[in-house]
Amino acid sequence: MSNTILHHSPLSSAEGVKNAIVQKLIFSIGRDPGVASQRDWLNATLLAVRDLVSEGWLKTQRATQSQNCRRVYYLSMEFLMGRTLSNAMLAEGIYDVVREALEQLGLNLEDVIEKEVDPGLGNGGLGRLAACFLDSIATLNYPGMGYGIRYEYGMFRQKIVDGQQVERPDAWLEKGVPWEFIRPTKRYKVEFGGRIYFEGDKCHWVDTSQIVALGYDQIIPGYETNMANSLRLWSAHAGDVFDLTKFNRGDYFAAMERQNSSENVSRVLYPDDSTYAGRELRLRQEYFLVSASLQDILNRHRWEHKTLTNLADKVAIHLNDTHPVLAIPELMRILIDKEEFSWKAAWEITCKVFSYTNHTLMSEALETWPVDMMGAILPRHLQLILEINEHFLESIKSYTEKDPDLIRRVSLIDENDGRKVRMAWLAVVASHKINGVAKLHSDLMVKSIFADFAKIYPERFCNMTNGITPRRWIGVANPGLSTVIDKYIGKSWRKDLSHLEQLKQYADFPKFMQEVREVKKANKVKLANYIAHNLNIVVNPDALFDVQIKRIHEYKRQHLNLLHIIARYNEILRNPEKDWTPRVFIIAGKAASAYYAAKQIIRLINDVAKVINNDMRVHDKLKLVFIPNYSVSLAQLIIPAADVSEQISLAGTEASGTSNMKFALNGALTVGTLDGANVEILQNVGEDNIFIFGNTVEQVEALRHKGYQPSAYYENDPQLREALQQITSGAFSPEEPGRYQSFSPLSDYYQAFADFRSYVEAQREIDKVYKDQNLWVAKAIQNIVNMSYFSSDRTIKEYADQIWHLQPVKL
Ligand code: 26W
Repeated sequence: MSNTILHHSPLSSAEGVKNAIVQKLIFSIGRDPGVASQRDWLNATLLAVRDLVSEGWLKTQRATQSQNCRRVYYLSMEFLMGRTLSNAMLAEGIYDVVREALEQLGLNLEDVIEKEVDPGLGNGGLGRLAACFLDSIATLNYPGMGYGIRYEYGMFRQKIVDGQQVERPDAWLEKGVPWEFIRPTKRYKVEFGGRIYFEGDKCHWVDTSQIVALGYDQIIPGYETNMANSLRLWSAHAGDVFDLTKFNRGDYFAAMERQNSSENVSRVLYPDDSTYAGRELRLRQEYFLVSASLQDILNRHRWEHKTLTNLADKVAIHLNDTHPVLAIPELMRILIDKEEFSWKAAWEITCKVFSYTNHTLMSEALETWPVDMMGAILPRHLQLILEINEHFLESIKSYTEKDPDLIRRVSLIDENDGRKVRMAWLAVVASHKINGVAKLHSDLMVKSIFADFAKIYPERFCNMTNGITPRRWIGVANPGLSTVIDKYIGKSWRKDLSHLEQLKQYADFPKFMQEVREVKKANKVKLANYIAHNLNIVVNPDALFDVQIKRIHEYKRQHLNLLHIIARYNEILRNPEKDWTPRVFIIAGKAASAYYAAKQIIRLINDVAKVINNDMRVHDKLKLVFIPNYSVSLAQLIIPAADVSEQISLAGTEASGTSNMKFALNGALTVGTLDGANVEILQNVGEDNIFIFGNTVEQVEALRHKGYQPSAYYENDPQLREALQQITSGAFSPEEPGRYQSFSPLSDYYQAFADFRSYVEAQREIDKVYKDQNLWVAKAIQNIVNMSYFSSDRTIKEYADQIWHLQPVKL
């Protein structure tokens, strides 16, 4: 019985699919087909498709176990999975048959797909990268699993009210999540607080408060393989702390109190990327993820192998940034305190198991926890970290004798301003591999933040340039382009993106060029319709669509984009007869709730948009649209419609970027600095097919070194000065002229003024090239056919070979 597989494959005919969906609707959702809403039908369809995927899932689990495979566990505080239905249908090859079945039921598949919630369980690039990686791990048949938190409230919904960002809670669970399986048996106790005492060598952690972590699984189907992996998300529960006695006395609030405080741990995603707040609840969340995941990993390992001594042979645990780094002392604690390993044996295993990715060099994003806070919440972990530190400092004695200040620099405890635990340092000391996410970033990493460690452990540092999954970022997002590519080279590029290179022979084929152009146009019409319906702004799909979509941050320099837009507006007014290339500027992105400057940038974008979009003198030449509530599904709509991709961060600040890859793969031309993965995109697409501008990392550093003088730039540049003056004098905020009085980031820490002139020149070049539509589409095609390096399949193969040492499961 144990090896039974229920062959559930009625989904090969439209009739079979229709029956399966109706069955789900009636028996699982409990709705009468006569009154079911689109959402009910969506849920029924999801359940039917899930059944199909579940078969592969079971097979994968069995094969992985019977082949005694080494597995990777990807620990991440964020996963931005996007909607599941269309991705799963494409993976299973049942898109068309489901469409037909729904048609027979009087439903339109595209409408139904749009009804699915897009869970916002992440902030930005780091969370989406985790999702692309899970897709590639499954598609390449690697045995692996993601672990994260099932936040009750994801990334806030962004509304724009009077031009300003307003945050609304994202109660995504309320609509039901048919794709997930609750796992009532995957329950683990997670402890906090209390105190420790020693009995000889043995440490006891007592008087803790406890909550329960409950697992929810999502299936991650691989593309056209029988493989399916899992993403397990933990939800915090009070366990049996609900106080019935108090409740019965009528003391409802007291009865609920402990329950609420326990469940708060998975209540909400911290909506802040790149600045670290040091909040206690965040520390609890991080430990909650780590504790539940490690118990689960070790349980599985014990069940399969009956011992933990071979853990490092069978288990690789990857730390997505420092957020799950507490896994290091947690594994040490379990091995030493519960499994009675010696310190040395436990440390040896730990160092073999963990690897760590760094995603940012910005010092304000590096996590450091106050020693006192960690001591109060995780006393044993703090004690172990101090011990690791002692061993580490002892091990580098030969260096510190020559360079006594090294101790202060590399100590896991920052003593500079109140004692703090440096989580990135801990990750480096305990991981056998540490990687950056683009070549430039990895180079800078070992020259800047990890310079000292790179001398101590040179063999640990490496580069794994990010990638994106072609399944979602062309297959799901751009069906029009997929069809064109299929027509010329077949469908195999979805599994091996290097096949795109076969398209090169058609690159100057007039028919192919025409088809690529038509697809872009159709995607632009679709986006224009969205903008018209949702924002009441009419944009011309024949205009050039210029897009910047990403978190709003000073280093990403949305304000540089805006300065050019204002300068352009002024030029058009001065020079209306000139043959301007009509442009629609599209910007989207969320600002961290407490990040004042970023919110001001959003407000200014909307203020400028209001002036420009209402000025009939420019109406056919210039539009500016801020699309609210950026998300994975909005990215899927916007990216395929872009002509120009704005990647304009200050050189040396954007670790990699991944939207830059999505745009180029969908035939947009990049205007960008030599930052992050832009450098490698340039190398792949060639300098004729990208618009590079601005200072290099070296020039940025030299400027900073000699004392950067922003005033020198605007004094010498009338266009820049004019735009800045308009902003600060209230030309875009006549109802409150002082609104941006102190705006001009006059300190200009991110050197936007220094790059302004060269940016404007790049933009002029873009105008010129776009006028020659044949030339433009030729360059767009050169982008598409040369992007195969940026498939996350390539990235994952590198991780699997060089860091995790995995073999594919044989199915
Ligand atoms: C502690 C608060 C916090 C939360 C999230 C600090 C930092 C983060 C992330 C590191 C922010 C992030 O998403 N980084 C982005 O990671 C992408 C994937 O590697 C890169 O492509 C982006 O360049 C990087 O900004």
